[in-house]
Amino acid sequence: MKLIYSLALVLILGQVAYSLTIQATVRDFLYSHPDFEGLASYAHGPGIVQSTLGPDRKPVLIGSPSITSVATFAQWYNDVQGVNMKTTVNLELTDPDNDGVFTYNNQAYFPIDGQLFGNENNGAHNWAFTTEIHTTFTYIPGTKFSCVGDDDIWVFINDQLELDFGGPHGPQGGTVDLDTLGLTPGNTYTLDIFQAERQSTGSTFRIDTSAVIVTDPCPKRTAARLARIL
Ligand SMILES: [Ca+2]
Ligand SMILES: [Ca+2]
Ligand SMILES: [Ca+2]
Repeated sequence: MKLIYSLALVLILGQVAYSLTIQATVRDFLYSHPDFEGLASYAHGPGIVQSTLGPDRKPVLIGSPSITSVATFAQWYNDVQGVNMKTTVNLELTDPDNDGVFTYNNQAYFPIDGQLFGNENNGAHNWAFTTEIHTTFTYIPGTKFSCVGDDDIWVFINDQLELDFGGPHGPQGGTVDLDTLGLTPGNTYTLDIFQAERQSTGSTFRIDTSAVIVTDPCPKRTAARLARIL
C-alpha cells in the first residue's frame, strides 16, 4: 500500500498548491455480520486492541462487548471469501490555505456506496465497512498527525498505538505531537491507520497532518515537499 504524492500542479495566486493522496483498502461487510449494525453493545473507548501492532501489521484484539470474538475481529482487516469484499480508494488530502497542514475531511464518509455488497437497509448508503491504511512518513520536528472518525479509529505510529478510539461512537479522535515520540529527525517511520464503520446514522473520517511526507515515486516532489516544510 502506498501513499502517493500527487503534486504540485495548481497555481493559485502564484503559489503552488500541493495535494497528497492516501491509498486505502476498504472492506465491505453485510449487516448480518455480528460485529456490524444492530450491535448488542455500544461499548467504546481505549484498550480494545493491544498497544503494539501485530506481526502481520494488523491490530491485535484484547476484547470488547461490542466485538464478538477474536475470530470475527480477524475478518475486519483480512480478506475472507463470503464474509467481506474489498476495493481500493484514494483519499485526497489538500492544503488550500497553504499552511503545510494537509486535510482530508469527509463528514459523509461512504466510499463504497452502490459497490461490493451494495447498499443495505434503506438503500441510501453502503454502511458496514472497514478502512485500512499502511504508509510511511519522514519525521520532521514540529509536525503533528490528527485523525477523527466514526466509528472505531486506531492509529499506530512506529508500530505503537497512538490514537485509541475503538468501538461504535460518534466522531472521536485526537492529535499526536510527533515531537513526543522519540523519533529521529529525517528518519522514516511506519504509519498504520484502521477505521471501522459499524453503526449507521453517521460515518465520518478526517485526517489533518503536516507530517506525512511519504514514499513518493518522484524524488524531486519529495524534495520539494521537504523543502517547503523545513
Ligand atoms: Ca492547510
Ligand atoms: Ca456494507
Ligand atoms: Ca457510524
